[in-house]
Amino acid sequence: PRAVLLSDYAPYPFEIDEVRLTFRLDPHATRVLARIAFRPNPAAEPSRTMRLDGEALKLLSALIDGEEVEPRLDDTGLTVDVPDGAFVWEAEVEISPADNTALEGLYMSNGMYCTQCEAEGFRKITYYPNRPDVMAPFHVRIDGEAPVLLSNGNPVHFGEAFAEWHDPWPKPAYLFALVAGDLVAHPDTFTTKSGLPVALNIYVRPGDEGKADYAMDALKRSMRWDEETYGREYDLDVFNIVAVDDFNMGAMENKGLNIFNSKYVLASPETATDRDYELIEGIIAHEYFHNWTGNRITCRDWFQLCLKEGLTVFRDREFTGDQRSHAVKRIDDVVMLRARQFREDNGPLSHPVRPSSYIEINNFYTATVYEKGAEVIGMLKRLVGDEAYHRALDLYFERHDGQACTVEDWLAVFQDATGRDLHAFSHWYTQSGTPRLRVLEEFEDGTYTLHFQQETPPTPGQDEKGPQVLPIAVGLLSPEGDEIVPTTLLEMTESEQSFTFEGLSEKPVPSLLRGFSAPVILDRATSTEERAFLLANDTDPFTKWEAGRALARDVLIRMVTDDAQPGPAYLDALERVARDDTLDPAFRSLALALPSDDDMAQALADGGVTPDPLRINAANRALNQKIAEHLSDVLPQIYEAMEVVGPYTPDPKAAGRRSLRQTALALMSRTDGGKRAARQFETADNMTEQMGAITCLVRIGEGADQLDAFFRQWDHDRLVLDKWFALQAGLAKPGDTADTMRRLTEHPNFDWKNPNRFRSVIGGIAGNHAGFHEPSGAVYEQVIDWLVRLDPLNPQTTARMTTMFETWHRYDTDRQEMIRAALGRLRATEGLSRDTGEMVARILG
Ligand code: B3K
Ligand code: ZN
Repeated sequence: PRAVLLSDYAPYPFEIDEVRLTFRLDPHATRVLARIAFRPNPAAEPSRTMRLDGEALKLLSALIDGEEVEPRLDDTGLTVDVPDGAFVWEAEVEISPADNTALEGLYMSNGMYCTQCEAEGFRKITYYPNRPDVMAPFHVRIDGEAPVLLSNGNPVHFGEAFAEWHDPWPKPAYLFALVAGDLVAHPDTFTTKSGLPVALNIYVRPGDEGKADYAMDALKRSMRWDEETYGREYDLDVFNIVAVDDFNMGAMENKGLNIFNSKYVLASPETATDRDYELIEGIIAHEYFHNWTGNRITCRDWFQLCLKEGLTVFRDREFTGDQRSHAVKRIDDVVMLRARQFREDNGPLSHPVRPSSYIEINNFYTATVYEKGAEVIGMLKRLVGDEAYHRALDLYFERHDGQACTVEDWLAVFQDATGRDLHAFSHWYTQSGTPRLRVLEEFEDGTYTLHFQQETPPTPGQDEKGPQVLPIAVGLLSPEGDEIVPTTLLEMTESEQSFTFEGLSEKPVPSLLRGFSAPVILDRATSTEERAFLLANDTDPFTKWEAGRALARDVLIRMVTDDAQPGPAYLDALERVARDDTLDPAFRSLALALPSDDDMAQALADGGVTPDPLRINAANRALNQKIAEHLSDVLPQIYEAMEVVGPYTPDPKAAGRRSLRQTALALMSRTDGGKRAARQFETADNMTEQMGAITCLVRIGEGADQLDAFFRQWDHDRLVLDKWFALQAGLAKPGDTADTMRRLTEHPNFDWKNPNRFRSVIGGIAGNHAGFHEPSGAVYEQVIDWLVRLDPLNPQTTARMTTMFETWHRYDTDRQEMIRAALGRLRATEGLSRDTGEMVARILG
């Protein structure tokens, strides 16, 4: 397959005045009639032939200006001769939603029709210029028996077995959506700042009524927040959300008709955990915020994906911070960034925030585009300041509303609004890899100097790297623990640069990269005492947490490499945090958690040590055991004190208390044989505590009876059962992982065609570092068997799952060879999809 290049971009030769679509729904033979008014695009080379994208379509008729035409068909679309000037294209095609297992285009899930068109799914619905820079208003008629018939925009007419929708806002086809089925609405209303009423509906399957309250509440808070924070109002009479069980990702921001994986909509105290509630809130917000950053202003081409995704992730992070806690949100995000984006950037799949070439665009909805894309916006905001940031955003909306834009447009807005030259900053969009920032310090005659050195290692296709613009937020503390220099922003632009602070009476302790002000790996030799000091005294919650994390990492490294025992400095520092009632419980919970095994494998590899997954896992267990013993007095106190009395509510305060309580329970379970966890499992009246208890038990090798009971209690609930599968896959012991995986995948409820269920088991295994990498390689082989099986049905999910192998280069030669052989077998599979083919080729290098 041929790569698509950013440098090949050319505007489409035609513009569209209006699209009229009629759907005659039928599971196996849906008819789609399209009537599209084209006219020459004055900004493009004139053309007398027109190219339309189309895949797996049966063309029944094609007309131009009412006359039959004979387009030249091929595998990816058609070419047709067109008249001079404006013309009307009409086509009728037939498609089979019931046979669409790829879950892209129009497909069926549990008897209901739904669509997923981003990035290039619309070409499976009708022939069309399926690119984001072709925007048009859509008029849609749906003929079908289902009680609920939905599309984008405002409702126009409804009747017996039909509905008509009109979306006045010109949009690219990737934002098209249609839903038809037996659904129940959870209705509400919202009045915009300008006083316009909006009818809100969340559609769920019968039986799921009552599980949409929280999503609705999150939606209304998101709508208000975007008005208050960005001045952005909603722009249609209705806003609909639909929950779908079979979905390749989290959710989709289709104009006026967001479609969600039901996992990120449905919640009740009995079925959803605190974490689920938080994710629902964040994803509802994310998709809603796309209405302005993505829909009203969209991307010129798919290379610009970060323009909408990085910005929208940044906006949903701000929202969650405002609703909950900025400190906790930042720590959560950095943990995630390192686990996913740093991991990606350090391996064969590393690519810039704005890539310049792809084979299958669906493979580029990555942690780099999303999360690093959001980091880049965070740096920009820090560099220009809050006020200038909002001035630039106002200009962005004013200047580009209704357009399909590029990263250059985005940066130009900042340059024009702030007068700042952003040329050097723009390298964050084009240069891949995570910069390493080395720091040395010097103190002489009251002057304290920080010497920084930055370097970005080579990544695929990029051997030479230049320096990045790094906003480095720094504070200084006195040896007594007082803050003597509050947070100050240093702007590093060179490979090596020094910054001085004068007039200090003694050598300060630096608190570096506060708030994780730049997505870099900080490399600084420092003592255990200094880390413990920062954990105790730092005023910035991120660097305070980071000091504890670094301590834990150092201890674990020494345990793995030298069989060392954790020293009192670390354990005492941890005890101080555990006992500090002035700290937010959610923060204390984060500070008591250890880095994941995968983080440790990366940390060891960074230090030139080949990670041994079994040793890492053993060290993690041993350290948790030690912590549990050392904190044996305080843990029961925390467990009692953090009990939340009264009926369950998902609010952040209660969730924070439950989180700390769970951390205490998990540690105590290491020493009490699971006694308390078993008791909690019996009495829990909400999923957070039920799941928390059973997790503790399974982790210590107990919980067989509870797993059975849990299954019997929840065998009717798909989303809860996903948790049951994921838990066992994620916590299987290395020696049992292959058997556990076999048992789970042979289970009658392992519906492997459902992406959530597939991800629960196969993704659960991937998250079980020691189990996935168990020494025989049997788990690698089983995973590959499943990818070979899923690929012909669902290439997108298969391709995404291959990333579990992206770190193969870290491990010993035996494991490397086994992984390469397993991936080689996948690669050699006949008829392998373009999606998976591209991923495997990149991973193998
Ligand atoms: N924009 C969609 C992702 C589409 C993924 C296509 N493979 C969801 C989101 O980022 O909001
Ligand atoms: Zn998004």
